[in-house]
Amino acid sequence: QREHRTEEFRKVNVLMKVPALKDGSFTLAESVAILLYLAQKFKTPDHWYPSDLQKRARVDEYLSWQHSNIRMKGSKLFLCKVKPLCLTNQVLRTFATEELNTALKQFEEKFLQDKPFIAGSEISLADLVAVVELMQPVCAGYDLFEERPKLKEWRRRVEEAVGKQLFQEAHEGIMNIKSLTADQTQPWWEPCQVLGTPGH
Ligand SMILES: N[C@@H](CCC(=O)N[C@@H](CS)C(=O)NCC(=O)O)C(=O)O
Repeated sequence: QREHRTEEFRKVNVLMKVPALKDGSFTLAESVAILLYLAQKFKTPDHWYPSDLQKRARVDEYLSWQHSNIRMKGSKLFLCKVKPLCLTNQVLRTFATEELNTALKQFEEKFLQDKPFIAGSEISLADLVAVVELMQPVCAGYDLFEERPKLKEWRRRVEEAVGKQLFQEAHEGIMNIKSLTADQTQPWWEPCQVLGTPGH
């Protein structure tokens, strides 16, 4: 489990974070950079990272925004739900939920609007990055799709586009998070590493 903290892994990613990519002698860190590299290297169907300037800009826009919004707030709440240290702290949990709700509102209003997918009528890398982040709090017990019909429909479309089985497989690990003991979750996460004080 702690493979990412070994000297061997450090040769691939000196930041010692997952994911990391090694392609021959070329190494790359950062999930978004890795996705863009793979899409371009394997010339995936155009809709994943559209060649159309403005559609691509929509994907880039979401990928740039998500780091400090959906990604940060989603993992904050996720950790709040699974870290024993934070489980007892109702204030932290409420604050983290409110922060995520604000980001979700912005996601719906600014990025999804009334389109089937973030870049328009077809699924792109932006939807993939969004859905995996939103599944984190869901798997930790906050079903954020329940009271958000627009988001729920979008998730259904993403699942269909990806394939239900693949979607399921991709989330298997995280779906079991609640059944892992504190001992098993501990090595993965430094104590409340993303839990800053309110406002940070
Ligand atoms: N910005 C990086 C974040 C990488 C990151 O924080 N990875 C986490 C898992 S999602 C990790 O490796 N945590 C283990 C650790 O810090 O020891 C990315 O998008 O790839």
